[in-house]
Amino acid sequence: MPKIVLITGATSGIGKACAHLFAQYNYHIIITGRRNSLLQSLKEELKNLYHTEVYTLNFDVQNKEEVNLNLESLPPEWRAIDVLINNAGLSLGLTPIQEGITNDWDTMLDTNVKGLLYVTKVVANWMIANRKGHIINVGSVAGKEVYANGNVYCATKHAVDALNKAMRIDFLPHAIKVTAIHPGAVETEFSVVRFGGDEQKAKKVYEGYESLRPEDIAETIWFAVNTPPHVNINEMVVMPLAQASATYWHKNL
Ligand code: NDP
Ligand code: 8X3
Repeated sequence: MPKIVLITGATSGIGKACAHLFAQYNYHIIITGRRNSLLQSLKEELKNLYHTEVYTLNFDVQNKEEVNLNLESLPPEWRAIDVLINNAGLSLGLTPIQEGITNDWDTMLDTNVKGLLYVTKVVANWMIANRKGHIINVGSVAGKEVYANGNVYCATKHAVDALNKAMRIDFLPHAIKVTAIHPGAVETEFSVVRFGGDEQKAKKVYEGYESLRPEDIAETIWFAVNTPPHVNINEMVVMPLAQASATYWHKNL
């Protein structure tokens, strides 16, 4: 019986790399995101490369009704989810609070915190009923430290850190595993989104050192998912070798 993984935000970056890795190991894959054309092309790619089953759900995690409708539309055989990867997330802007754009704050909080909760609530109930499951929460070094101008994004990732700990406690009686993965800099669409589509500015974030690749984080998640049944990795902070913390770097510029 193949296992099932549901990955939020699989159209790009870390989520997409997870979809490839889990498909390679014969998982049946549920991929989600807002950009439906990317979901459809990824579905074809995964089916062609790995001959596995792929189900797409096109929704915005910020919208509670859309989350519930889409997840409840899954056929019963697809609801036996073994692994949920709460990965959908974003950062918008890098400015001091007094210059912050309040709509961007709403989007970050609604996506990174409330969206993660909406998806988790539905899937956790299925996992509890099925007496199995592993929830992976993608946090960040920004959930462990705060850096200049990162304010609201850092707050959302500190919330993910807190929710990961809360889930670990709440799901303890149900033997549902819960793990947070907190990456440092990973080269994805993350910085392009943060800087409003400015690719040149985004590129500079990854100059002068070797950043993490999305596949590195997928491998870390795969490791956490494949520990023996009695073992739970509560959290992992994973950095590029050249990045010691949110603010200490060794760059050759
Ligand atoms: P990308 O921008 O490459 O991917 C983000 C994914 O999230 C996309 O698939 C996007 O899909 C999805 N997403 C964003 N908003 C929504 C939404 N409202 N509803 C549904 N899906 C959404 O970035 P990463 O792969 O880097 O980011 C993945 C996670 O990793 C995020 O939580 C991020 O905070 C975290 N992270 C990233 C780091 C980095 O340096 N890159 C470091 C630490 C943590 P679509 O646009 O199609 O909806
Ligand atoms: C993404 C990494 O350092 O830009 O969460 O916050 S950082």
